[in-house]
Amino acid sequence: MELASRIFISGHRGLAGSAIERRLKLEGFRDIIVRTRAQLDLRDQAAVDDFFASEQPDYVFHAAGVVGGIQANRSRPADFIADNLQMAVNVVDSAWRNGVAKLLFLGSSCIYPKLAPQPLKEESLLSGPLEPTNEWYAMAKLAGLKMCQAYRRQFGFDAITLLPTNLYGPGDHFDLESAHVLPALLRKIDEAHAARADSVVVWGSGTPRREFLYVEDLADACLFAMRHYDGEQPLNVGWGTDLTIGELALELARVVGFEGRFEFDRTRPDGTPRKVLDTSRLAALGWRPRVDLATGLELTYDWYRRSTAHAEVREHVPCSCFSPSS
Ligand code: GFB
Repeated sequence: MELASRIFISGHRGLAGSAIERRLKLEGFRDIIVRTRAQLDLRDQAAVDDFFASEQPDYVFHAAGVVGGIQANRSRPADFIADNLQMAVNVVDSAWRNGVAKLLFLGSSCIYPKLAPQPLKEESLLSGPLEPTNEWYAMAKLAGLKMCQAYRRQFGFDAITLLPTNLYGPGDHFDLESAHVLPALLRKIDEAHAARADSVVVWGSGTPRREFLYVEDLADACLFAMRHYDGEQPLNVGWGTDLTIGELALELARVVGFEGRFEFDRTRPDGTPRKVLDTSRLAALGWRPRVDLATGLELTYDWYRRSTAHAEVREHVPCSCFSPSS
């Protein structure tokens, strides 16, 4: 990937896509192509074909998707499977047919079977039933992964797949019904602290375990894989350790300074009991994450307070852990 390369990031306004764009700009890439959903509906194959034919990108980071937490997945199964499937098929197919040199497809750790052995290894994929709360999204992402493998086998298209764990950080979404757990709890705890409330409701039992990766680490992994990985097999991208939802709530309370208590709403689903990733394959290539959870939470809360307090503050200065030469 040369600095003069033309690079298309789908989903550049999302958590992962915006971090990839920030990182590319930090490294001096200037020919970055982005489109909002209104400008280019990735579910419309003709529009996607026209876009690739006219823009001719050299590299593609496919970070667009209909995404959300456990409640969003449960309440919108048709959107999660149909939209993500259409986007994957259209982008991978049009990219290949219009001469894209390499495409990176972003999957998710939620595509693993609900009860696969932990930590999750890439070879466990498709070895058992999926987690019901997000099987729709998972099926679409599994199909996208298979698209990349099929186009590599039949046409020699250099399409790779990364499977990130739960992501968090600047650019996240904080709608309490559709957000992922970390931003939702961060907002609830911040608002409880500001209102001097004495408790915060946590969904479920608080016992499921989750792994979290700071989104700038994901962006770092995406550029690393685009530069150094050309294999058919997907690669897990994670931090390597996990914690319970209850422990996460306590960590967030520490960062915010909230001293109240937590109430667990068991009418809400727990979802998969655990999904920590085995990251040894990517580590064997030489990649390591750098931002631990304590640091990542501080950086995220700092961004959150500035962005909610001053809506125009959307820019985020990447963590000093990352330098253009990395
Ligand atoms: O991030 P999350 O919504 O989805 O986390 P998944 C859900 C876990 O956090 C469940 C608990 O155990 C919830 O009971 N939780 C506690 C909460 N309080 C809250 C809250 O206020 N909001 C939310 N959302 N959860 C997602 C997939 O699974 O993983 C996505 O649904 C994606 O498609 C993502 O793949 C990476 O971690 O269960």
